[in-house]
Amino acid sequence: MAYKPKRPDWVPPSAGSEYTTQIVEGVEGGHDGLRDQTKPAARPPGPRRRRLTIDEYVQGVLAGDRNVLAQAITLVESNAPAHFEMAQEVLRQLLPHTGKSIRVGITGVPGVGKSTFIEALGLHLCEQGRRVAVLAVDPSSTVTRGSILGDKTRMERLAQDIRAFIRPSPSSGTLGGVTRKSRETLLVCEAFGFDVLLIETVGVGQSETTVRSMVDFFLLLMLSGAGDELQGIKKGIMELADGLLINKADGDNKIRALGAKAEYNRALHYLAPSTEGWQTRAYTCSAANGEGVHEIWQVIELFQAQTQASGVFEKRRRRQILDWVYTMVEEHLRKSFFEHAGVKHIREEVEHAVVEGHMPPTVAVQTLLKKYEDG
Ligand SMILES: Nc1nc2c(ncn2[C@@H]2O[C@H](COP(=O)(O)OP(=O)(O)OP(=O)(O)O)[C@@H](O)[C@H]2O)c(=O)[nH]1
Ligand SMILES: [Mg+2]
Repeated sequence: MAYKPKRPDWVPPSAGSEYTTQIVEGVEGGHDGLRDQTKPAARPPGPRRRRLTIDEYVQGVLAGDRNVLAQAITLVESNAPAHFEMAQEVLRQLLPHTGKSIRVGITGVPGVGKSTFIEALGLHLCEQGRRVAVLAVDPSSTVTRGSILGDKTRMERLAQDIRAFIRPSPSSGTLGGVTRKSRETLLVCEAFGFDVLLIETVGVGQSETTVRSMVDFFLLLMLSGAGDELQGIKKGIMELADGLLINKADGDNKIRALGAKAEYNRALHYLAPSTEGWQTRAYTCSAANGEGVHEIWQVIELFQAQTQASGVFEKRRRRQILDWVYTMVEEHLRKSFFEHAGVKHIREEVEHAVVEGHMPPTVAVQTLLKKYEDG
């Protein structure tokens, strides 16, 4: 009979091929000192790992137990309705212990050096005795599943540091789903006691806005001379940034990077600042050799000091939390509308009438909403 490999118990249910470990079949007769796999075990094999209770999750996270931290995040990321309720209660109890870290978002096009930079910055902060968590928001990984493994290997040194914690992006669902999970993971990490949260996202448009809405400082990594055709995209994203960091300013590229910095600084004068009272500027660094990494951290610290003194920091966090609430309300309403049986029933007919010009769009809206509201 062909042997079908089993997955170990600790692999999260939603995990994909990034978990390559599998339980393999034992050899006949058993290895030296091992049980004969062909005969039943004397005792049934150990139970699946027991689900923790709400209290165990909360106490474990607050006590700084990394295993519990990982399990709590798995709970938060779970799509099972039973886990959802439990996760919400865990979060409710952790909430009073959150909010004390600085949240930094990092974005940039693929290959700009985000992972290299995060590792360099993370190690620098760990050396200073800070505890750093790295999270990723990557809705595209639902399709590719690629970046997760790449990042784990790329941040090898940081991953080994006991003061650091790296969590790949939740890899299932829509951007909305990924966002909720990431925000909640962020809160769990804060309650655990990380001082700095670095949140990486790929530069693919929508996810930047999302990450901007959950961080205090938003850093855009760039390359010098990355082609004028990109300028259009950059402007919108540049307006979200609190700092522009031109990476790979090393070797032959250094002079060009300094030129680009001056050019961007001129351009930034004409853009609306992302944060009230803070002038976004361009800086250079080499994530590869570490030059400029300490300096950009000083910029972030200055930003924190200034915005906390002016009250802008707190104001933004309060607005972000309300935005989060209403984003979830909107998602809920949209879902409930499109899943409504009555709406589904008449939708095709209404759509047809509208596109054929028999029904004005406004009437279509009224018809659909009336159906929805009538229950
Ligand atoms: N010369 C030089 N190379 C760098 C620097 N930073 C990163 N690189 C290289 O650029 C390549 C891409 O770096 P990553 O850190 O993987 O870039 P990324 O932005 O995380 O890429 P994605 O995860 O694909 O979005 C790697 O080969 C790095 O070694 C730098 O400061 N200088
Ligand atoms: Mg990367």
